[in-house]
Amino acid sequence: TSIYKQITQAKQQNKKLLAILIDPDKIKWENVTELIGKIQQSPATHLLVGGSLVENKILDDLILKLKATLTIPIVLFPGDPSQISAHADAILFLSLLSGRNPDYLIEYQVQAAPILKRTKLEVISTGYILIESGNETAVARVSKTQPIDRKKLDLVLATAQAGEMLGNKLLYLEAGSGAKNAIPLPMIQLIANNIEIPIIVGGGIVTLQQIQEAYQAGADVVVIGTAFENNPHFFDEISQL
Ligand code: 1GP
Repeated sequence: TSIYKQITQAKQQNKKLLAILIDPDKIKWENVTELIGKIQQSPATHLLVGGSLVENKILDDLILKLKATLTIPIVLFPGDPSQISAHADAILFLSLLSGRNPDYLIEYQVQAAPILKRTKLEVISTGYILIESGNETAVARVSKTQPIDRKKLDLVLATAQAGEMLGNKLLYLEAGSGAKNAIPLPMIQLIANNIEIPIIVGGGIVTLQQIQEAYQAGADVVVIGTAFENNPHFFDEISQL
């Protein structure tokens, strides 16, 4: 079964999913084996690989190395079309719906399409909504877009619904990596109550309690990047989850 099907089935059964995000630019090759061990010990159900700007040319090698050991799906989370590796299992085919930069709405997708056609990657159309988080994050800087005001719940909902109507299969509510404030829980709740497609929530989630709260609010997948990057023991107290 496809990765997307697994996600929708988990949603139907109210099973929550957890993704670790690794940014190839922040990885030191000599630490990869140790990192893989930590991911294996973690409760992660998916591994996201990508970043706003990846200059490191290790993507293919990194994914091959991850695949050699890990059994969880490896899903690309690209900042631009240079971050495509045929060795991954799937790709979040993102459209930055909160922004008004045509490059991130359609231009990069046009560039990526013929590349993706030559791979066996599962392409998962994902509406990507960036929410203002109290600090400038790399996504806003690199995409040159304005995040949506965290108080404008109606606008976020309309954006999410437009994404669903356009055929997006997933919706990603993003506060940005290293966000000061994570996605507000009432926002997750509102979106979850008003759209059918699974919701990914990430950015600035640094405690196990925040993970649980995001799930309770209606997140289907929670993404952890920085917290795990800074502390490989982050998931050790997982019995609390
Ligand atoms: C960023 O949502 C992810 O795209 C994860 O963010 O690094 O803050 O966990 P953090």
